[in-house]
Amino acid sequence: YYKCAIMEVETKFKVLNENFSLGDDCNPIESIKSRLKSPKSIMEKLIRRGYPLTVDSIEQNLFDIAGIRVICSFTSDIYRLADALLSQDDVTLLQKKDYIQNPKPNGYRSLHLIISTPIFLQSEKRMMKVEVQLRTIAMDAWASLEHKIRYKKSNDRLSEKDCEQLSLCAALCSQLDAKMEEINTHCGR
Ligand code: 0O2
Repeated sequence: YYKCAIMEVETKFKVLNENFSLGDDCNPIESIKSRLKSPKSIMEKLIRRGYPLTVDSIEQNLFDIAGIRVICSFTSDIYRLADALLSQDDVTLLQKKDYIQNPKPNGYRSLHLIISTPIFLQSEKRMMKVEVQLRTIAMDAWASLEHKIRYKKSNDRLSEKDCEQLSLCAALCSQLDAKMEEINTHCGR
């Protein structure tokens, strides 16, 4: 079911990408990455949050089993795409976390949406929850590398200095995004 939900939402973004590219507009999407949360990761999250280890509990309590990451060209594209997705009549917004307006203390930036959308099966319509993460190329580069660095250090916490440096890198990525947006606007897009 979750695989089907990923397919549905990916298609929505691909359609929007084509639609936005009509006229003088450029494609707002650089790439789309999708993932199904692994069984190990699902179990760990249920245990961490104290939820029952059942299929019902997974459906009710975990909203990120199906995950789609949309990498956009510019920050403004993130909000244009999110607005367009959320205006569709078969998409319901369940939760929104704007880590671009309110970055995490470590510097993490992205727009997170949890949506509910139907999948149509042989003899039933099923509402599915999907987590959508929208971010720019620079935000994605930072998040991928930060994840890699943190993962390597899993048994040994990052030093305060390393955290500060990572946060500084996130701020530099944000400045890069702002500058690119400015140049793009200036170039008449
Ligand atoms: P994966 O493999 O990407 O799914 P929780 O899910 O418990 O961590 P919450 O509040 O449910 O927390 O979700 P939140 O904070 O909205 O975002 C969780 C997901 O966002 C993470 O998923 C990451 O993909 C991404 N993310 C959030 N914070 C950071 C961060 O500081 N650095 C990086 N690199 N990614 C982040 P998972 O489940 O950790 O992993």
